[in-house]
Amino acid sequence: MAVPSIGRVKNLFRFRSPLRGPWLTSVFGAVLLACLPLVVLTGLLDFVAYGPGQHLPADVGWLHLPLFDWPTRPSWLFRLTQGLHVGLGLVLVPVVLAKLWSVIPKLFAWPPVRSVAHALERLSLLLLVGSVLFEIVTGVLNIQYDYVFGFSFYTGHYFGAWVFIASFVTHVALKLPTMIRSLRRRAPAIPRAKEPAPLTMSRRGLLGTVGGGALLVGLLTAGQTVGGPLRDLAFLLPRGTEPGEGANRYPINKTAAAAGVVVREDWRLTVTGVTGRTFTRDELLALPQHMARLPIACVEGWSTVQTWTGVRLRDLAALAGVPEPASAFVSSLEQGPFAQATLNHGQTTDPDALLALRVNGADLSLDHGFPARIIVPALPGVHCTKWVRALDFRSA
Ligand SMILES: Nc1nc2c(c(=O)[nH]1)N[C@H]1C(S)=C(S)[C@@H](COP(=O)(O)O)O[C@H]1N2
Ligand SMILES: [Mo]
Repeated sequence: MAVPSIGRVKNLFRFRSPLRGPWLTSVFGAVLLACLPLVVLTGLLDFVAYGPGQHLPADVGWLHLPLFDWPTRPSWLFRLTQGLHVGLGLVLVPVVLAKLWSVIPKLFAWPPVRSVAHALERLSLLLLVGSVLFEIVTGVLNIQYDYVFGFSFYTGHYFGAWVFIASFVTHVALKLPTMIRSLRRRAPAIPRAKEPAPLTMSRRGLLGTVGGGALLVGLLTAGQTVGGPLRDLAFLLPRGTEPGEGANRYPINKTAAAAGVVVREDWRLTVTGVTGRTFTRDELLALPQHMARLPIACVEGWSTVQTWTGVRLRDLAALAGVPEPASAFVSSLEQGPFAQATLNHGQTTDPDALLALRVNGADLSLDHGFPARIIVPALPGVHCTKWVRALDFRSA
């Protein structure tokens, strides 16, 4: 068996590409400096929308953002914030990797620590690189529904974000002057490698490859929100739709079979508040019906706009003796994490907040939540509970 010589192994770590240099690092750095704050900001907004109170362990409750009630208008608000967070986050992955590639030799620099200040700088780098990779990996796995990591995605991704924010701010404060200087000098010719190898690709070719990679990811992602023919290209979107061309043909997050939901003939909706009563589906259909064109926007980045018909939540609240509901507690036939959701005041009283029974002029399909589901403007898809079993309206 051929054993690689020590010399060869050493060569591997010499990183001799002449393309690596302060200018290239600064170009990627400038792109990330311009775009990553938007990914962070939309991510934090999504966390507010999602309602961290329902998901963070109680002992870290102090980490909740200064919460405001997530609004219902504009109805595409969550579609925008979540689409930007996931879409831009994915598009930037090639740039993050290219920037890491451009500074690899520094990670193996010798001696590893020269002074206290240098040690602190390296520690912040470790946290920066670690957290950005952590956010990418957990984010992408979440889109693919792969929870190999064994901890709550929301908690992990949220804490990872704070580590990233702290180390990103430190890094920018330390490196901004260098970045500006390198970009001004426009002297890409200073390579980082001590013994640069001959060029195998032009600098323009490298920038083109990274930019092209980002564009390609964008193309493969955009369809999950934009829809249309691009939807078929959105291969980073693993959601299937129902077959055929029917009214219910739009992405399904989880099928009834996968959710283990069986809807029995004697299904009744239980509505409670001050008084309580149950409704058959026909009784619900006999109540005033309201139609609204609203998106479902998933926390995983995909979204779809459909035309829903059903009963206004505030009409149901009034029937339960709560004309001014402060919140609604929704229960599903499904067990597990989707069994319950809480809607705030605005999400309960908005004129377009519906218990939807029909979509695009047809009954909801079983996979889309038949007999009834929640649809509320700007509500994260995850709270648009399917297979609703009960609604409880609270006045305070
Ligand atoms: N009971 C239940 N409701 C649910 C879900 C679920 O898995 N179970 N998925 C939610 C998520 S994450 C989204 S994005 C939407 C998707 O709705 P759709 O499958 O009809 O497209 O339903 C929401 N309601
Ligand atoms: Mo979702």
